[in-house]
Amino acid sequence: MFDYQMHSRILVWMETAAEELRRSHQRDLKIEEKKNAADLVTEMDKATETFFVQKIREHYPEHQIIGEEGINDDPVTDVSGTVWVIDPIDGTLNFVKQKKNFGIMLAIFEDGLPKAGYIYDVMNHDLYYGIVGVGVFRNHQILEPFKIQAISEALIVGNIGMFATNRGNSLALLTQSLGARAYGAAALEIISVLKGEAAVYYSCGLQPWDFAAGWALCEALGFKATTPDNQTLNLLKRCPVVFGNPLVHAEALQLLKETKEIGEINENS
Ligand code: 2AM
Ligand code: CA
Ligand code: CA
Ligand code: CA
Repeated sequence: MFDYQMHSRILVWMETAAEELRRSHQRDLKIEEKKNAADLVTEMDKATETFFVQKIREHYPEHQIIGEEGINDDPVTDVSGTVWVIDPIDGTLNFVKQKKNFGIMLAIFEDGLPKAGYIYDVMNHDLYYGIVGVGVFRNHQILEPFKIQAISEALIVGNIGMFATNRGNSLALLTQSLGARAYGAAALEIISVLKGEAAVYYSCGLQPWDFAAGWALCEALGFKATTPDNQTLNLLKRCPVVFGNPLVHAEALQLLKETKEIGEINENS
């Protein structure tokens, strides 16, 4: 049975965190580089993750927590019991440069399997959540799965660098589709698949906090979320991921095995 008291708490925490992020645009923020100038972390990434970790510790001290900024100093080495996965700001570069197009992502897993996922499109005040066995909701309204029949009649989403360099054989997907869109935040790209605006989300390498909420939301909607070779995703490591309804997911997996030449790309892609 899903814990609805926990769900209600999460909704309140997500609203509080989102409001703090919106308010933070009014002041100058401390920004640091991680690996390079495009890989940033702000005081709000850390503050938001700290907020969630404190709340989880207070109410569920026995649960495990995986977070991008490593605020929880108790490393997770196995996925037994309840595991929370937090990406406090997905799309930090957008958060800094655009003050929009970023999300908060949170997911709950039980013994390695997804139970619930939350993605908050903060500046649009759009909260998506999915409870496995129940369904997916956008601002508390049920979201009906949109059945895209074929990649050839749809857009796909992923990141520009990946398509530009054909990483993960991504051109095979691009050439089959009507075109690709990239929003600079996995959160928003995953939402576009849930809403049926794009057929498939593909990334050839995502960290657990980038894919956990999307995996749970896909599961709750009856969509597939696997690696390109149809393996189950693993919360403890970086994985390539394909998200989509069962029909286009199967088509994507097949396409990703095929080789394409750059010349085959549609001009409007
Ligand atoms: P982030 O903002 O939480 O770090 C998938 O593309 C995800 O990778 C993005 O949602 C983003 O999550 C992260 N990302 C995007 N560009 C990046 C970069 N240049 N360096 C590191 N992470 C990046
Ligand atoms: Ca980051
Ligand atoms: Ca992220
Ligand atoms: Ca992040």
